[in-house]
Parts: sequence; C-alpha cells; structure tokens
Amino acid sequence: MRVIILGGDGYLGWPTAMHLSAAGHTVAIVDNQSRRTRVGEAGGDSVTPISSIHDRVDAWREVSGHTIDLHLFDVCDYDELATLVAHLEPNAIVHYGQIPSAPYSMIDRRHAVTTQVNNVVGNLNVIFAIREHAPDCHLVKLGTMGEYGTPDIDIEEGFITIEHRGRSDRLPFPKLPGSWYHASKVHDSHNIHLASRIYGLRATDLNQGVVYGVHTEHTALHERLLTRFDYDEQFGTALNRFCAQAVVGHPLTLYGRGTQRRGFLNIRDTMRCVELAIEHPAAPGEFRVFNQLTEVFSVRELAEEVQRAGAHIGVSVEIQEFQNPRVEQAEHYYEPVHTKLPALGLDPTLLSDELVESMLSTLQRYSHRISDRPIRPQIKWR
Ligand code: USQ
Repeated sequence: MRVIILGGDGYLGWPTAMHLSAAGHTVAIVDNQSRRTRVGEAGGDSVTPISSIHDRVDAWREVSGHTIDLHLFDVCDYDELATLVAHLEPNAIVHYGQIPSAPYSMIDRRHAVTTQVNNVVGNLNVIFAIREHAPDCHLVKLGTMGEYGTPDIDIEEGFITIEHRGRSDRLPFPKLPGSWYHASKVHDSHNIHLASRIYGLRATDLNQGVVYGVHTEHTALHERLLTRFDYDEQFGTALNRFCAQAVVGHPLTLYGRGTQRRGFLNIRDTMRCVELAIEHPAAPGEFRVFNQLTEVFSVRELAEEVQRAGAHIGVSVEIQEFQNPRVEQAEHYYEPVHTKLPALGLDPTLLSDELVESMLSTLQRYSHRISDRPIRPQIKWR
C-alpha cells in the first residue's frame, strides 16, 4: 500500500514509518518538526540522542535498503497537503501530526488555542485532502482514551446502545475530556464521524492509551534510527518519565496518591495496531473506533513497578507524592473494553519486570542527557 504518515518525525511516527516500510508498504512522511521545537521550549530534550530528520531517513535506507519519502511542511498548510495527497494517491493516511500534550494545552489561553487550532484545523485539512484527491483513502487517526475521561460505567469501543423512553439507538459513547488537548481529539472524532456520514470517508479512530517504551524492532538496529524519548513535564508521559527519573536518582513524581487509573501499551504494540488497522481498512462511510490499550494500571502501580525493576539492577528508586497539578478524579472506576484489535491479531507485549529493567538499562546509557529542571510539575490545571 501507499501510506502517508503525518507526524512521521515523532516518538510514534518515526518507528511507525520504519515498521510499515519494513512490512513492504511505500511510505512517505510529513512533519513540520514542531515537536523538536516545543520540547526545547519546555526546557527538555529527547533522552535518546535522535538524528536529524534527514539523517534518520538516510540511515534507514543504508540499514534496510528501503526508502522513506520525506516532506517537510505543516499539515495546517492545506495547499501543501492537498498537492501531496493528489500526487501520491495514498491508500491510507496515518495521522499523528498533532500537538500531543495535555499539560502544554493547559498552560494558558495561548497554548489552549494553539493546540486546538493546530489539531482541529490540521485534521479538517486531512479530511478535505482525502475528499478532494483520494476519496477511497482510509484515514487512520490517532485519538486518545482521554476522550472518554473516567465515567462510572464500562467504556465501550466508540459506540454504546442507549435505551431511552422506549426507543433504542447505537450512538457515540459520551465524551468527558480532561484537558484542552483531549478536547481537541474529541472535536476531531466528531469531524471525522461527520465526514464518514456525509462524504463516505473510510476512517478508524485509534483511541490510544498512554504509550511507554524506548525501542521497537527497528529503532534498536542502529543509534541513528533511535526514536525520541521525552521526560519533561509537558511531553513525557507517566511510565517513561518515571524511568528517566529513576536513572538520575530523582524521586518518582506521583501526582496525588497515584490512585488514578489509565490504559497503557508498549510502543511495539502501537506499531502493530496501526499496521492491523491499515491492513484491515474501514469500509467506505464507516467510522470505526478501536480502544488501543493492552493493560490498565494505577499510576502508583507503575511507580512501584519501576522501583521493583530498579532494585533488580541496583538502582534505588524513591517514590514521592506531589500535590496533583491536574484536575482529575483520584479514586474512580475504570473498565475500558479493548477487544477489536486483539480480534484482528494483536498479541500484546505486556509490562514485566524484565521489560522495565531493559528500559532502565537503555536509559542509563544516556542519563547524562537528563536534567532535573524540566521534571518537576509546574503547570496547574486551575
Ligand atoms: N502522572 C503522574 N506523574 C507524572 C506524570 C503523570 O502521576 O509525572 C499521572 C497523571 O496525573 C495522569 C496519568 O499519570 O493521571 C497519565 O498522565 P500522562 O502525562 O502519562 O498522560 P496524559 O496526559 O493522559 O496523556 C498521554 C499522552 C496523550 C495521550 C494520552 C492517553 O500525552 O497524547 O492521548 O496519554 S490517555 O491518558 O489515555 O488519555
């Protein structure tokens, strides 16, 4: 298949590009490199010493013999996007090309507006580029489990059948986003759903949990193929941050008592989920939602896992409760259904002591690149 990956320079976009390329797909990536800039502005840097976007594409060709086509522009630039889609006529577009941070979006009005304009306008551009130039193309959109929030009922995969005053219908599952960023993804889901009904768009919304991990099969092949690994307050996520904190002896930053529960998955499973989605496309006019997570943990369970794995390799890890800077439920029910991707063939990589030990060992090699300053939580939700 011909596949365009929007956001192909990011934590997930880059390894996805290599994964799909290795699987025999013709891959083009689009990126405006804003993730590199924004992490720098947050005072952070990737723990892994990532290559420039040009160098990683060259390295992939040298290591694998496959070519990844590179396009540097912003998805919010419709003319550039439309020209590329018209030229390549992709079978699938994988859309990661968004600002992915809840804390970033909560800094102030400007960051909330930047996040929502960037994400919602970019996604609308993707919808219209497909409609105008490749109407049979399948849109695989990275959504988030955070669109649902933490309701007191099981979370279905996108839709729920509701009985109301003697009638019944299958309707989108209610959304309760917890940040301006998560809300931007809710808006995207509504827009994609509308496009599927009006224009017959084929679409899969991958409502992904929190991803962790340093390596995929391909990033491990050569240092020039590493993907980024962020640990700062804005762009680092829970387990990744805890691992980075552990290797520099910083106490793990547990927000509140750490009783909040979330869905998680290994970065290798993200690759596989995207591959399964594109290889089993949605039908014309179909808007599918897959809950893309493999396990549910409380944040404290993750911190304790890092502490345990650290002890096995001689790293002493302290867990510290910080006043939670976010507005989120501490004690809550959390039971998301996630059966559609396993039904397509996902065989999950589950969290284990060995897996966290290997993350810690890899990060130890680069621990001189981690500084204390961007770790401490400073962005308050209110
Ligand atoms: N947390 C801590 N300590 C930290 C960082 C986070 O206790 O140092 C807690 C947070 O309070 C939260 C949980 O860990 O309860 C998850 O936070 P996170 O920063 O790992 O993830 P989140 O902000 O929810 O967003 C991340 C990705 C986002 C994706 C989302 C999936 O950045 O792109 O959409 O995970 S989900 O969480 O299911 O919404």
